[in-house]
Amino acid sequence: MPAVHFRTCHLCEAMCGLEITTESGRVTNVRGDDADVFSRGHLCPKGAAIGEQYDDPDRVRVPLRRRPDGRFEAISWEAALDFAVAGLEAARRAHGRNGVAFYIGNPTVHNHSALILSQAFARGLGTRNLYDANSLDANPRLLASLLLYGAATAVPIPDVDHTDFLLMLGANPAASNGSLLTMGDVRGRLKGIRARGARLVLVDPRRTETAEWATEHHFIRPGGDAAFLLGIVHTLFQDGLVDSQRVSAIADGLDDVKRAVAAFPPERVAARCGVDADVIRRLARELAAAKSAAVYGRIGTCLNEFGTTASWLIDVCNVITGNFDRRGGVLFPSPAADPSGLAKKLGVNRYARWRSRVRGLPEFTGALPTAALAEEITTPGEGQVRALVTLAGNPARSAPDSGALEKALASLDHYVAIDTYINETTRHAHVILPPVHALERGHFDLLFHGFAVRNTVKYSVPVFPKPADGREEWEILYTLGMRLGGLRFGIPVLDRTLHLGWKAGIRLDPDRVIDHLLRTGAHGDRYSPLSKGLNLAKLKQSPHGIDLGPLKPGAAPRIAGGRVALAPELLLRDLERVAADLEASSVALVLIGRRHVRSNNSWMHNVPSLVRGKDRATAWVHPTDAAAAGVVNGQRVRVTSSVGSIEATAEVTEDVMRGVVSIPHGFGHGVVGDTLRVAAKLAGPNLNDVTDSSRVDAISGTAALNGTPIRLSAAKPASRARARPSRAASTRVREG
Ligand SMILES: Nc1nc2c(c(=O)[nH]1)N[C@H]1C(S)=C(S)[C@@H](COP(=O)(O)OP(=O)(O)OC[C@H]3O[C@@H](n4cnc5c(=O)[nH]c(N)nc54)[C@H](O)[C@@H]3O)O[C@H]1N2
Ligand SMILES: Nc1nc2c(c(=O)[nH]1)N[C@H]1C(S)=C(S)[C@@H](COP(=O)(O)OP(=O)(O)OC[C@H]3O[C@@H](n4cnc5c(=O)[nH]c(N)nc54)[C@H](O)[C@@H]3O)O[C@H]1N2
Ligand code: SF4
Ligand SMILES: [Mo]
Repeated sequence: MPAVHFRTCHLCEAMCGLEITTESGRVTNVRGDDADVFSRGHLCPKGAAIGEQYDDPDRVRVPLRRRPDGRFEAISWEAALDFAVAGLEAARRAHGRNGVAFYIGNPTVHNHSALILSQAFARGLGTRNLYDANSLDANPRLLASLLLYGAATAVPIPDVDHTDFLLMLGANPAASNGSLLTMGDVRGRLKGIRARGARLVLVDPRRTETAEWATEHHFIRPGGDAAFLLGIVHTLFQDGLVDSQRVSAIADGLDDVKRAVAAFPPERVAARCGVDADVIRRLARELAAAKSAAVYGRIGTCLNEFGTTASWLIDVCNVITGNFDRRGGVLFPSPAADPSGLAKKLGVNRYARWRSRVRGLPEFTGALPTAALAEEITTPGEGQVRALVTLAGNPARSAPDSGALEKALASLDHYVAIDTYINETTRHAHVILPPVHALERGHFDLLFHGFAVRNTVKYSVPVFPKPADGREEWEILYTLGMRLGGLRFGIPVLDRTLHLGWKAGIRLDPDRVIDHLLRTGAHGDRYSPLSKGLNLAKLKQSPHGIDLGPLKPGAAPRIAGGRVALAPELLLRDLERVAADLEASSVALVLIGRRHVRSNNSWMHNVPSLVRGKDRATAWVHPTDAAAAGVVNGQRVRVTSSVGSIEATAEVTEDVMRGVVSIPHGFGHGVVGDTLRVAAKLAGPNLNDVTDSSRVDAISGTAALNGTPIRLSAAKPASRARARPSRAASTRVREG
């Protein structure tokens, strides 16, 4: 008998409601759930392939131990956990607490129980060598939020549904489905902007899929966003478009900002960012004139050498044009289960309490920059990392100079991977502890409700029962953590309860944490049986979710002290670095990444229906650069940086800015022929073989994964290549 389940997709930030039909333990059909309060029936090809991913014969389902010959053999959970713990204990005895590192990968943010327990596990380990994917991603944004609003999790969200003018920098929601901008029904919402006569101005070194929904697109030189935004802010002051009385009512430091940007007129920054001074000036004026407006940036503004400063300047634009905490401008969501209190107690709102041993990069949110992981493993001395735990991460493909990192991984004394695949990273593990599939556990978006354009709340119960000997991430982390000396939230009463509970055989189910956050949250029942308010049991009665209405001004109590610190000293000083970069001689050719709607970082290339069709890991090259390098469309090219070199097929196109080459990250699967059989056939270039771990945003330590200086050359003669440039039409998104 077929059964229908409603479930929120855990694969990206868009929180699509799926209608999943199952029969005899398999997914037989997936559709967008039309009744979902948030996504209104939208889904993308990844959500549609969720059953195929569930069935993947290469997915690891039992614990594995690596034999001396490099092959893995199945072992029991007891043996695997004993072995994992013994090795970690030995490393800690020999090298101290910092000798054990922990890396938390991206899928953790889509898994509430893994997320909560990973933080307690990390604090229990007591290591300074905590790493996560945020330092390859959003940390510049989160650090700007900490400095301006006192909370790393306080990210202002553009009011996409109501804005009159959205200035979007370095984001491609048509492919990514939105990031730190949980949109649900991305297409409907972005198309809606133009449909209601509002404007979407896109600034990106590529003419992306999102550009098709934009009213206007401008190329920008990679890493030029801070310069571009300085030109905008300069113009706003210069033209008298800032209502200082109004701004001073909510923010401190306006005069400091005004003084600091005086040195950056559009003419001075234009060459660095590659946007004409006239355009910068016009956009500034339009931003100020719009009835409501929002500036938003994402991977493009974060993954460069000035990511934190660019993220700050985005917020400066929103605040000084009067669009902060305002309908149609940027607003803070009011999630029904707000994790920000817990995050604060965990020390997430902290910066530079310690620095990485070798290079001195700053800690942020309790973690060190992943760009420093390889050297922390390979550089001898006190505090050297000799053992590692990874949770849902593939840093051998996601981190800069991943070749060096992979060598470092192979040199570890003990490596425990909590992962569902034997991939480029986990093949170096001594033991792999595989959690159950996401469809076999409950799902709650603890983070993304808090970054969403509308307040809703959804909980999904498991689609399939947990396999007999299956364990969820939280159970694995719980056992490892307790056996290594205890989980620690840093909340004394909770930590004591965990400890006593463990002894008595009682576990704190992370759903209890969700229930507590719901009950004590803005819409909660406050533990009163008479209340109509929310709790987890009630939420489970609404499989399509509960709508809590549009974002509203006044959710700003999330800001410490209620006022915006508009001019953090650290960032004012960073403008010297931006200024020096303006004068620096420009590099002829730089490399950036890109995403495609059928991919998900490095780990969904083993799903046949998602990788079918032509090669997507091509190198986009502008015709002028192609001619200069003597390469033609369809030809194999070599991209060489100071770190390494890779090959890809050239796609000569005017959709990429002159001076910029684009290759997607997350490929390079040729080395896992036995264990990722579909992906290995695809192979592809590993972009991070050429990115440079020494290029970081100096403030946050986040890897500058875009803007790598490169040389381009022909890999082999151009015999079979086509000579005519094409618009890279096949990369267009056609969803649903
Ligand atoms: N299909 C799919 N969806 C995904 C993912 C995926 O891999 N595939 N990954 C998920 C994850 S982990 C994340 S973090 C999000 C990311 O979400 P987005 O940031 O929306 O996605 P990207 O496609 O990386 O878009 C970044 C854009 O920045 C541009 N860019 C590069 N350098 C610069 C620069 O210096 N300045 C400016 N202004 N632009 C620049 C790139 O050309 C690119 O179009 O997507 C998530 N969703
Ligand atoms: N050059 C370049 N590099 C980039 C980026 C870029 O734009 N350009 N983007 C960066 C960004 S934004 C991010 S977020 C990082 C991502 O970096 P990572 O998180 O390190 O890498 P992923 O490719 O997301 O790998 C996810 C891992 O989780 C495993 N996995 C999948 N599902 C589950 C699950 O349910 N449970 C467990 N335990 N494991 C699971 C997969 O097998 C895989 O090993 O990459 C970064 N790297
Ligand atoms: S956009 Fe695709 S991957 Fe993202 S939540 Fe929706 S269906 Fe899942
Ligand atoms: Mo990410």
